[in-house]
Amino acid sequence: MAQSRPVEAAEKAPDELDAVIVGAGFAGLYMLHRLHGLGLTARVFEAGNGVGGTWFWNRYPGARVDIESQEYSFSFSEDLEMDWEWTERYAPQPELLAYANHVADRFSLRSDIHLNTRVVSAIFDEAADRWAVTTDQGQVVSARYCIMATGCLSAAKQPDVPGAGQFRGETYSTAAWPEGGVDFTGKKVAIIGTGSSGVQTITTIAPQVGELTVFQRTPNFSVPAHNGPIDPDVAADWKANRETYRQMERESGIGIMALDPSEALALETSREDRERVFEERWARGGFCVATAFADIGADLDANNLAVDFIARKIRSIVRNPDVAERLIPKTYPFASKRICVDTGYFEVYNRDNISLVDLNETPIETITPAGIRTRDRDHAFDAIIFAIGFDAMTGALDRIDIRGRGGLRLKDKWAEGPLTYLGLMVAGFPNLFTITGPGSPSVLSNMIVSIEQHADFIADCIDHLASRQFSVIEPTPAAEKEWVTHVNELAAGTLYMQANSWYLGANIPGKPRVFMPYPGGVGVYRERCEAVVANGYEGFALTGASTAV
Ligand code: NA7
Repeated sequence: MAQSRPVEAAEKAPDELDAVIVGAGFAGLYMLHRLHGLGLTARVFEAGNGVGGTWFWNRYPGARVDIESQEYSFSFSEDLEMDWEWTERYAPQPELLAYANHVADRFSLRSDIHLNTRVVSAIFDEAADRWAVTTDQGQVVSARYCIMATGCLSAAKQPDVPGAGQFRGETYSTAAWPEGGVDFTGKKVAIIGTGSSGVQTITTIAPQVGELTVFQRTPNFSVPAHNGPIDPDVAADWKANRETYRQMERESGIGIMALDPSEALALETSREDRERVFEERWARGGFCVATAFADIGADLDANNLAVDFIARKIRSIVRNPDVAERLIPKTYPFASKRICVDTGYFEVYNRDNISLVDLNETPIETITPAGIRTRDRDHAFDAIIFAIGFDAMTGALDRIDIRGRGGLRLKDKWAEGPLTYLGLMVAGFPNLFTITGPGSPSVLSNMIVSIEQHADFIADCIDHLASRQFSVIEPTPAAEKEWVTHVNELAAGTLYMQANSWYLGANIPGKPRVFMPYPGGVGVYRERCEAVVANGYEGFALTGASTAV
C-alpha cells in the first residue's frame, strides 16, 4: 500500500502539477486513471491511510452496497469487468474495498496517491491561473486544475446530542469504524440512528450483543435485499451483454438496470393486480419496489398505496404490534428519502435482546457518563454507536478553505445553498471541478455511473482546453443561475420536497434547506452535458493563452 510522504520531504517551493485530485475513492481513482491517459502530471491527496473512500471509512458491521454488485462497478475497462468476480448479490464492504485496491494496483495509480494527507486549503492565484493546494502534512502544490473527488457522504455529522462527550463507555461512529472491528459479545449496546448505516449495523450486531437498544427518531422505509451468493447466471449474462447493459444504465433514470421502472399507474391498476405487482417486486428485492408503478414518485395518493403495502409488510413481520407501529414511517412519502435495502431488519425486532426507543415519545435529554437519559428514564450502556449520517454533498467541500477569484470563499458563496453549473463547476472558481457535485444527479443515481460520466467530462474538457491552448474554464454567472433555477424547478415538482432528508440538508441544524442533487435523471443530464460540449462548452467561458495574445 502506498505511503504518504514524510513531512520533512515536503517541498519548500510548490510542486508544479497539471492537476490535484482531492480524495482517493472511486471518483479519485478513475479521475487519476483518465489524467494518466492524457499524459498529465497529477497527484491525489487522501485523508485516509488507504484508497476506497466511502468503503474505506464505512467498515461498520454489515456495511454493504444497496445496488447490485455488477452494476455498482466500473464500466470503463472491459478487461477489469470481465476479470473481476463479485461473490455476493450486494457486495459487502470488504469486497468493495478489495475492488478499490485492485483498481489502484491494476491501473498503476498508487505512486501518485498521497495517503494520510488531508487538503486544508485550495486558493486560486489569479495572476498565474493556478490553484495553490496546501495539505495538513505541510505540502504546498501548484496545479492548473483542482478536482474535488471528495465524496457526497464523507463528512460525518458530529453528534448533536447534549452531553455527547460525557459517556465513559466505548463510543463508535459507523462512519469511522475501527479497522479491526469491535467485539460486542455480551455487551449492552445503544445505537442512535436508523438510516442505512443504522439499519445494517443493527441487523448484524443484534445476534452478537448482550442487549441492543435502538434510539429511533424517524423510522425508515426498508425493503428486503434478498442478498446471497451472486447468481452465476446473472453474472454471466451481465458479462455477455455488458455493453448493452452499460449503455442502458447511462441512458436511464438513475443508472440502475435492476430498477426496471414500470410505466403502469398504481391509481389505474385494480387492487388485486396492484397487490400482485407489489408482492412480485418485494420478492425481487431492492429499489425496484419503488418503481413498481410510475406514479409512486409523483402522486401522493399513488405513493400512499406503496406506503400501505410496506406498512402491512412490517406488521406481518414484527410480532409486537406496538413495535411494528413505531417502525412504520408515517411522516413522509415512500422513497422521498433514500430507502434502505436490508437483510432481515424488521425480523430483528422479534429478538428478546433488542428494544426500540421512539425518540418522538421519549426524546433524549442528555448523554450521561453511564449511558443515555431520555425524558422518562436513564439507560446504562457499555457502548454507544452513532449512526447519525453525514453533512451530505457540501460538507466535505466546506471543510476545505476553498477560495476563488477575489478571495471569495466557496463556503460563503454557498451560504444560502450550493450554486453550480451542471454540478460540475462554480462561477468565480476557475478550473475547479466537483465530481458528482450538488446540482448533478449524484446521490440520486448509481454513483459509479455518475462518477464515470463526470470524470470523462472533466478529462475531455481538460484535453479540449489543451488542444485549443486555453488555460482556464469557468462557468458564466448567467449559466450557473439558469442551471440552479432549473434544478430547483425540477425538485419543486417532486415528492422529495416533503421529507426532512439529507438531500435537502434537513439533517444538519442550520443548513439551508435546498434540494441539492439534480432530479431529472442521468440520461437526460448526460444529454445536456453532451449538448453543452457540442455547442463549444456552452455556458462556460474559456480563456487563457489564446485570448491573451
Ligand atoms: P442517514 O440516512 O442520514 O441516517 C441518519 C440517522 O440518524 C437517521 O435515522 C437520523 O434521524 C438519525 N439522527 C441524526 N441525528 C440524530 C440525533 N441527534 N438524534 C437522534 N437521531 C439522529 O445516514 P446513514 O449513514 O444511515 O445513511 C447515509 C446514506 O448512506 C444512505 O442514504 C445510503 O445512501 C448510504 P432523522 O431521520 O434525521 O430523524
